[in-house]
Amino acid sequence: MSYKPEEMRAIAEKFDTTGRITGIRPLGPGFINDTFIVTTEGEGDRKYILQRKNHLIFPDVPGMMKNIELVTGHIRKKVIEEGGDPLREVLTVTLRKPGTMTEEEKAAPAGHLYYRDGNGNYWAMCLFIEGSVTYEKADTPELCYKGGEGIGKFQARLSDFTEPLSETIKGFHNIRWRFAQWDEALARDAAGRVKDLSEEIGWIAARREEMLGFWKKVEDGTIPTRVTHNDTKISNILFDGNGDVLCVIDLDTCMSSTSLNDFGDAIRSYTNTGAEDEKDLSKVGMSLGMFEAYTRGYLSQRKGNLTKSEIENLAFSARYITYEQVLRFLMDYIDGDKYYKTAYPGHNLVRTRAQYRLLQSIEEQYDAMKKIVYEYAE
Ligand code: GN1
Ligand code: MG
Repeated sequence: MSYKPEEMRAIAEKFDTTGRITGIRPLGPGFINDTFIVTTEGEGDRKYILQRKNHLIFPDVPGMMKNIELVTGHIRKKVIEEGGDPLREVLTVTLRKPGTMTEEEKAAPAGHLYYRDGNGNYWAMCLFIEGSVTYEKADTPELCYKGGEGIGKFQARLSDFTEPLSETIKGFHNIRWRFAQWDEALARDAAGRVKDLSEEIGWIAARREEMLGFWKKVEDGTIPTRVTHNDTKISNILFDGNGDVLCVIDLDTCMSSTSLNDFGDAIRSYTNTGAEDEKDLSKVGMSLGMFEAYTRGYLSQRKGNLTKSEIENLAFSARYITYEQVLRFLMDYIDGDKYYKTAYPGHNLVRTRAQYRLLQSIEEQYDAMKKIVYEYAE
């Protein structure tokens, strides 16, 4: 659904920005939310990020916004204690402008953190961090190292966070739950595509028990539960002009789970020599050099604070999350492309095949990956 400029302005004005709003324009290629940058004039000429949160995917936007408030509040305290800049080293949520809130909004859970428009869409705002840079791809080992360090620091600052967090997407990286969805999707065959996918479905079936084996260790507590980001691709990190990490963004999926998922998802996205939706599979594979760099950066912040079982399973988490992504893209293709935004027919199948090629490459290099983990975990 598109909004007219005056409607967008009215939405942005529900938030407590400093200065007069002078412009609103779309930003970035997110698969899930719609993101805009809002410029203002006056007091500091600040910029803001305005997002329409996809409530079909995040059914509990108030719960999600509350999680973000709690997590950023905790990190902010740490940044201040460390003498850092709390406006640059953590996301700052922009609250509702008090005068624009109805009594009902004031009484709603986390009502100060979002605006729900007349179409039922949810909007939230945060401060844009001036001079920040994002990367769509980690092209150099240095960048991989920095990204690993950034996620490691994010986890370290949250290691003493104890408040309960809402589960914003049920079973997000829980493969047992994903299999329940998967079995239903296959049985439903909503788009009539299952008959042409026996090879791809076989990829999923062949690894099912192994993946459940990993998740069982999370369920029985062998692998501990921590605060996790759950979408650690490089474009979710803001860097400064010198290539140092400022902060981690896109906190929509922050929840309690195994922090191994954050490592695995980063490896899936950072180390791929091709695009997530590469058609030429000869370009796709895991770069062991990039893996080494990310792991070194990550463990520089986390070694000594991870349990033995986390270290033992760190390399496997890359297989786990990449496998899950193959399953999710293929499941969406089977469902008739309902979840991920697609740019052309068959896009989800292209993504499935490219991620599967990556998974094979990770499997082939698994022994070397484990060796690298142990080298930097000591
Ligand atoms: C989605 O929208 P974006 O790019 O932040 C997805 C991730 C996937 C990713 C694949 C909430 O993230 O889990 O790994 O696409 N986010 C959600 O590129 O499903
Ligand atoms: Mg995301």
